[in-house]
Amino acid sequence: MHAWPASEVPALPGKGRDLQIHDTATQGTITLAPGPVARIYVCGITPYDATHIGHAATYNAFDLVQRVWLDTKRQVHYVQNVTDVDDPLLERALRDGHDWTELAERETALFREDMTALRMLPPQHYIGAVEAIPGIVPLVERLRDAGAAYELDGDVYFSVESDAHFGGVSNLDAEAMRLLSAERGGDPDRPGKKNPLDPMLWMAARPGEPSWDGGSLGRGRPGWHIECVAIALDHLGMGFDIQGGGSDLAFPHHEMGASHAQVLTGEFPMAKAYVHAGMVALHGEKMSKSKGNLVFVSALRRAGVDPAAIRLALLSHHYRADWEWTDDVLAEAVARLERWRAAVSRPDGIAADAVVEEVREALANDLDAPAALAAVDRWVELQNATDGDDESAPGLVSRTVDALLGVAL
Ligand code: 5CA
Ligand code: ZN
Repeated sequence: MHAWPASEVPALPGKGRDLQIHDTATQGTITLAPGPVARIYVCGITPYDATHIGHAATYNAFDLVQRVWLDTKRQVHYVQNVTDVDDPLLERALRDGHDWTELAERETALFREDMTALRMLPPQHYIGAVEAIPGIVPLVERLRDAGAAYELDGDVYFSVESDAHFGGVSNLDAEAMRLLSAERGGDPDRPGKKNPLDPMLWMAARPGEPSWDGGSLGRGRPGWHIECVAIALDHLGMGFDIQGGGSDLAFPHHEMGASHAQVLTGEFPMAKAYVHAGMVALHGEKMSKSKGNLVFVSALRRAGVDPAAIRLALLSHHYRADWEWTDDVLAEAVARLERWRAAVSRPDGIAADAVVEEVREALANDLDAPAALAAVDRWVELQNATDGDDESAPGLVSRTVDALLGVAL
C-alpha cells in the first residue's frame, strides 16, 4: 500500500538529544539508544470511519519520536499497518450497505490526506492486513506446530500459557485482563477455550464474509494481533525500538502481539519500549468510532481550520495525558498560531539559539510538547514586544518549529 508524501524536515544547528521515553512494560522511563537506524512500529487505523482527533493525537506522539531521532541524524525505519479487514469494518460496511473494500479504501485515502495536512511523517512501509495474509499464514502454522496454538471448531487460538512473559507488557491482573479482553475484540466467554484470554490467530471462513486461502489452516481471515506481528517481524525484525499506539492498545493488542512474537522467535522482547498515548475525550467520554462522539480532522479542515492550528492543539497536551477536546482548546491553538506567525514574519528580532535547545530538551524528556510550546511562547512574547537585530532568529525559530514539532509557520 502506498503511504503519503513526506514534508521536508529542516536540519537544525547543533546536536540533537537522545530520547528518553516512558515504557509501559517496565513502567519507567528508558533512554533509547538505537544505532544509526531507529526502528518503530506504530499501529495504524481500522479504516471504517474518518480520522478523528484521538487518532491524530496518537499519531502526533509518534511523529515527535521520529523528529527527535531525525534531529540526532539517525535514520528512522518506520512501519505502520492498516487493519483493512476486521470485524468492526465488516460490521460497518454491512450496516451501511457498502462494499467493505470500498469503505476501507475510501477511509484510508482520507487518512492519508489528513496525515499529509497535519505534516505527519509517513512510514516507509504502509502495509494492509489483507496484503500481509501470505506472511501471516505460515506464522500461525508455526505456532500451531510448536504446540502454542490449538483449533476450536475450525478457528485457531493462541495459547497465552505458551509465553512465560505473558502479562509483561500491560502489567494487569487477571480480572482486568478478562474485562478488557471482552471489551476490545476478544471472546473470553467462548466455551472450549483453554484460557479465556486466548486470542484468535485465524478465523475460519464465515458465510457471507470475505476469506482467503490459509494453506493447512483452511480458508479464513487473520486475527488482529498476529497481523501486526507478521508485519513488524517482516519489516523490522525482533528487538525494534518502539511499538506505539494509544493506551487502549496495551491490552490485549500489544500484550498478545508480544507473546506471539516471543514464542515464534524465542527472543524477548519484541519491542524495547511499548509506548502508549493517552485517550482524547469529547463530552466526557473517550472519543471512539463505536460511540460516535467524534471530531473529525477532515471536518475541521472543511470548516476552514488551519491544519497547523489542529497540530498545535494536539501539541498543547502531553502525549501520555488523557484530555478533552473542546472549542477552547482549538481557539487557543488558533490564537497561538497567529502570534507565532506574526513573530517569525519580522525580518529580525531576539536571538533564538536557546529556543532550539529548550525545544530539544523538552521533547527528549518523554516528548514534553507542552514544555516545548512554552519555550517558543517565551521567545514569541519577547519578539512581539521588543526590538531586536538578530537577522537569523525568525528563520531559526520557524525551522525549529517545523523540524521538531511538525508545524509550518
Ligand atoms: N487498527 C488497530 C491497531 S492495529 C486500531 O486500533 N485502529 S483504530 O483505528 O481503532 O485506532 C488507531 C489508533 O488510534 C490506535 O493507536 C488507537 O489507540 C488510537 N486511538 C483511538 N481512539 C483514540 C482516542 N480517543 N484518543 C487517542 N488515541 C486513540
Ligand atoms: Zn496493531
